[in-house]
Amino acid sequence: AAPFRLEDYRAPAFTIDTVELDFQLAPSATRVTARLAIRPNTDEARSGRLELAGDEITLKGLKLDGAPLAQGRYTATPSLLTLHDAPNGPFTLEIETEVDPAANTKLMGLYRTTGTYCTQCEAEGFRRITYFLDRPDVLAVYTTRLEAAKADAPILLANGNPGESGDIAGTDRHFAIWHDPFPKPSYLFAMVAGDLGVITDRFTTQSGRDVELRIYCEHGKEARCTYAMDALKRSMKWDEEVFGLEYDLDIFVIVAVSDFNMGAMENKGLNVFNDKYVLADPDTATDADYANVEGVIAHEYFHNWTGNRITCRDWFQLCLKEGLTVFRDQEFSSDMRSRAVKRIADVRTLQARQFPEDGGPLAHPVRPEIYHEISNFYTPTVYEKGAEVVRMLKSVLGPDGFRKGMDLYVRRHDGDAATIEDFLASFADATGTDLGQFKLWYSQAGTPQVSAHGSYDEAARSYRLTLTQSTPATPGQSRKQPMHMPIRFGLIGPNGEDMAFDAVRGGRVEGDVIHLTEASQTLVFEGVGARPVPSLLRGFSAPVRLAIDISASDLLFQVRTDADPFNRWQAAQTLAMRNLVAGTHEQIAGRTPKAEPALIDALGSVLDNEALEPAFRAQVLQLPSEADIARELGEDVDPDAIATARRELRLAISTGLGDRLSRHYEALSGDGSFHPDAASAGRRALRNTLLDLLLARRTPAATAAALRHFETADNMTDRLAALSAMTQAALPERRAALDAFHARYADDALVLDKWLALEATAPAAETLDRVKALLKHPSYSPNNPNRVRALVGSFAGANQTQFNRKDGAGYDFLADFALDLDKRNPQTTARLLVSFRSWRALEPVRRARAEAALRRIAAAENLSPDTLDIVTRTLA
Ligand code: DPP
Ligand code: ZN
Repeated sequence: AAPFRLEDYRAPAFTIDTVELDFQLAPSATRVTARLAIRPNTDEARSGRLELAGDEITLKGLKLDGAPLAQGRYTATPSLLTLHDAPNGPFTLEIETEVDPAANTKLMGLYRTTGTYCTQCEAEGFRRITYFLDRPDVLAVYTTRLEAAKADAPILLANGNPGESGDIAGTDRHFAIWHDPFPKPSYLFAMVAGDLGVITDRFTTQSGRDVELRIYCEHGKEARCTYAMDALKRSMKWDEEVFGLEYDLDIFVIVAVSDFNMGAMENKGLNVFNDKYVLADPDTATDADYANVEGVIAHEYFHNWTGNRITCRDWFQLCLKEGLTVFRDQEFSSDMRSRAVKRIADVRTLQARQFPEDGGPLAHPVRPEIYHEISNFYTPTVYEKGAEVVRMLKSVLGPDGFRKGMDLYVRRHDGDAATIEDFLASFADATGTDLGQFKLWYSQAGTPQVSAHGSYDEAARSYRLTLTQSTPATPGQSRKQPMHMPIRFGLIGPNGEDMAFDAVRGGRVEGDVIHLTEASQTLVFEGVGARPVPSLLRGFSAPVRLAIDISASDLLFQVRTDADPFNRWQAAQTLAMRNLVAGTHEQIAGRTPKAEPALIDALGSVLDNEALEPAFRAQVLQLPSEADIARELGEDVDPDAIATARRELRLAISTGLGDRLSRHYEALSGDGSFHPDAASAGRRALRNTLLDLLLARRTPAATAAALRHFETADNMTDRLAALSAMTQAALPERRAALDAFHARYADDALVLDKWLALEATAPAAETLDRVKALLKHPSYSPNNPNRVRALVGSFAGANQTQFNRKDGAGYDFLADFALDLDKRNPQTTARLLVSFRSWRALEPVRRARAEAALRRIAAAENLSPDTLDIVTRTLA
């Protein structure tokens, strides 16, 4: 099929003002009647032809202005309804369709999840319910009537505010009507019907309006929803305080379901969540789960303004809502927790997920200009890099300018389907800033490389800093222009404090921000009292790869002194990465790598520094991952050599830090009561990191400590950390512990996902066979996306040595698995195949085997558009 291109955008020839939906719910044959008030879009030239999109639906009836439409005036297929001569003025179209929710394994449109009816319409799922102008620039007011058997579905929910409801006399059925007064695109439609448990609460908005809050879940899991409810109320308050944005309906509903392709969905007034991002209690959720619940609840809530009240004109603008909303949820979590630690975690995610995308065959701009299948563009680039671009905008404009721009954006575009141009114009106009060059961040793909070279002139008391930028070629973009990068910085003096300077020549510096705008710029700082250690890209102020020729001793100094906690962490990571890269090369050459003493000194100084928060110290003590090292190497990647080098370095660090590890470990042993707050979580993180490092020695004492840690844990974070450390160390003792864990949580699918993921990530030769066996285990379920991601997603995405087995068996397994799953759930299949994105960087033997597996998938018949698109681009 032909691709969609941004440049081909045209406003719709018709638009829809109101939608009245009636659902007669039945598991295998649900009748949907849609009454649409349609009118020609006066701005647009058009023929009389109206085309409404469908997808696997059956037309059962069609009326125009109340009268059945004659055969010949329309054509209907499962994917398209065409009216050949639509009226010239406003008219009503009544469409009756039939859908089969029980057979819907794609989990798009209307489907069943553990006996509950639910919908997912973003991006193009509404057309699986009724024929429609299923595009985000058609905004309508929806009224939804649901009718179902009372016993099957006592709860009936849809967008907006609740209206009339009641029993249908003489039947076992009942109905409910919901009305959403805010015009919205079809992708924000939702309904849910089923037998569910609920918790309720209330929130009073800043203007004094009372809002009812409800979270629905499976019966028996209500107590696990309380943290999500707390996070929701904090989100509502935060958005008022920080952005002045208030909730706008009488009720806000969240429903947790167990079969869901994405994390969650921001349907107006009725957010539907993957239950993994709602349910949390100390016995079943880790600290990371709590943080994710908080972040995702906030994210979906924040969409109410950035996404719903202001939506996207077309799907090319996806980052308009996603990048901005990720930025907002990251800021929220930073305010709720430790800003420094949150930043490090977010940058780690960006580098682990987005950088490989940007550096491989799937690279695309934050605002793509072409796509075949929009589902494949819900990517780390659109989301995470999109958030970085918004963060840079704030650095460029300053906090006040940023807020002025946001206010203007909301004022101007409330009720609109907007574009990136609209967004940037609001900031440019509110602050009088030219954002022309900045806009390149939305159109140029690839991670820019910045190199820095500094020299100090003692006699002149001046420091010259040359910054050079370039962006590598990416698919469809061979030449790139220099971008506007805010580089936060400090010049660290001999006493560890930032030095002042009198003046700067050669570029614009505002406060602690260097505005790098040229391909190469030399800045001269005058009046610098001593040779500085440059601290550049503080807080990771731009999503770039920074290369700086700085000595190990300067990095060690930075770890000890940098005023920016992010760069203290970065300096330790840089030292570690240099060691790991050198170690990998030594390994390949058959020599024994050695650990750099400066690295052990750096880690030891952070470990012992009680003035630093434990969560931060834990982050510093965690080495770059095997995938990080592979990315740094960039070519001829041998995952076995990387794993060995990393294991050896961990052993050297563990030995080098000696009994300081166990001393700190013992000192952190808990007081027995669990709190999910950030400070308590930080202490657990440090203690668990220390256990993991201790275990690198694989001594009987360390193994005994790990077993004790596992057996005495009073919360999931500690229990799982011990299990994970034993698994990663491939200790034989892990087998019995994994079995005990499974037995303890045999009825809890979400917890067993953690177990599946551990089984799949063990760096052991038998893991692939174990994964294959687990596909037949009763705790696994072949159609549930969470189970699939836990087992197969973890194997392919997080087990570097076993997925990348030299014999190619890991690749063959993923190919076979994908070809089978593609028949049932294309979206989840395509997502799994992203694990092949860096295949060209592998050493030749593995590269050939990965390519063969990819070509075998590509050659299969009847591939879904999702999978065909990913495989084609990956091979291109
Ligand atoms: N539900 C997904 C998200 O919130 C897509 N909108 O990011
Ligand atoms: Zn989102």
